[in-house]
Amino acid sequence: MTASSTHPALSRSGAPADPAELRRAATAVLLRNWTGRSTVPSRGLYPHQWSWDSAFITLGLRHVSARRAQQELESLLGAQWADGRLPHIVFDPATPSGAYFPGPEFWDAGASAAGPPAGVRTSGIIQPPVHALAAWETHRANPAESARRGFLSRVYPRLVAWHRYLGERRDLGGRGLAAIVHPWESGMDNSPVWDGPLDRVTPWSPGSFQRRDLDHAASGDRPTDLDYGRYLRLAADYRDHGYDDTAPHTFAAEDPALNALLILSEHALAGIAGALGLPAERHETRAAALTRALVDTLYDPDMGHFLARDLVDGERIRECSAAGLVPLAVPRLPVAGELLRTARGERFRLGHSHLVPSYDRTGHAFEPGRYWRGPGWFNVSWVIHRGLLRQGAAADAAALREQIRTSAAETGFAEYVDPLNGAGRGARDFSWTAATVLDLLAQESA
Ligand code: 2M8
Repeated sequence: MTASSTHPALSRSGAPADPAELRRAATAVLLRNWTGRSTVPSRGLYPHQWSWDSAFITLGLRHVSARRAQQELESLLGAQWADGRLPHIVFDPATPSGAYFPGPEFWDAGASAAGPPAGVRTSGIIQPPVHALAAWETHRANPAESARRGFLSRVYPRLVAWHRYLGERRDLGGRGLAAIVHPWESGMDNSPVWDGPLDRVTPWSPGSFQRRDLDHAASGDRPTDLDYGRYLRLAADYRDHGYDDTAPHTFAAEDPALNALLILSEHALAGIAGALGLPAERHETRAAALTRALVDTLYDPDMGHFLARDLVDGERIRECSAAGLVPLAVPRLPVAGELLRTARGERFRLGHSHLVPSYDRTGHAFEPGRYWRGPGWFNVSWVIHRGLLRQGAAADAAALREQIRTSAAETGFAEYVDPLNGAGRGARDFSWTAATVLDLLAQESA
């Protein structure tokens, strides 16, 4: 599908859109997906609020309306559980519960002792912690509006509680890193990285549940029924243990992207604390400790890449995905040079792929159109763009920025793109696609 079929104003010939037109079209996507309290990732496929989507959306929304960006983040933080976790979905009460599966009845979060505030319906798992970074950048975009609304002083305690949950309850591997207990928690749901660990999970039978995602997206772009059967088994087991992190886990892993984003957010907490006149050193100390643990535990010198670690057998999973490039954005990363070489090498072909492929182009499980098994994603490419700038790779960053803009314009803000030919896949008018484009346009004009 090209931009001309969905956004006539954008690009008639497939050429990159004019920045002002692109900004208008991206803003229109975010306005259409706004529900009054927050922004849905996509009107059809994902009609509720998602955790890391909201953080990326905030990063774009701050250039449209500082006030709305603050609201976006605060509505998510308002669903924080008593134990500090931020749930991966906050269900919109105005949306019929059958519109998305698994819905609030499946998760039954209110039954957990650790659960959400009364009257708020959520899932029970988490997603990567981009929120403190989003809060800090939102403040920096308009410090006067932030101060007027007391934004930082309201969000800081909640963000600290969120990071405490990750540091204390989720250190399942005992090395200081946060673990995930479900592939959905990585945000990169069906990445081939999780295939091995998922083999141990007995799937629910396909006849025992009804998927809603296939009403809105092509089945070749989505996870399989077998994947879904396993996702549901894991989620139901966690739910049936009251979302207790000390209960036994069939699936548990340390993911490099989640932990790298936690480090970025911990640095952001230091910035927030400083702006509030509070001690910031503890956040810097924690960020430094997390960086050491990330490198010592997940960096594989032979592959020149960060790998996930399976906590069931204690071994690193020898599959290269874009998650392993996200640490490029971490300050003072000792292995940045090697990691940059991997990004430019055959596996990811930075500059010669459309966006950053989510999985190794030379890998045995590479599928250029299927969700997190190969396609390029805008949010991950946005973080890697930030990493390239941090590592002084300005030309690579400029090329990626141009690709992000062009791909968004030509696909009508697709959810993800085929990294080989740039064809749009999944949903259109996708919120974090629009948001990351808005942020990059703002960076350019600054
Ligand atoms: C996708 O995940 C959801 C489950 O959380 C789904 O497939 O239904 C992923 O791409 C995830 O990273 C994203 O946050 C979510 C909403 O955009 O969709």
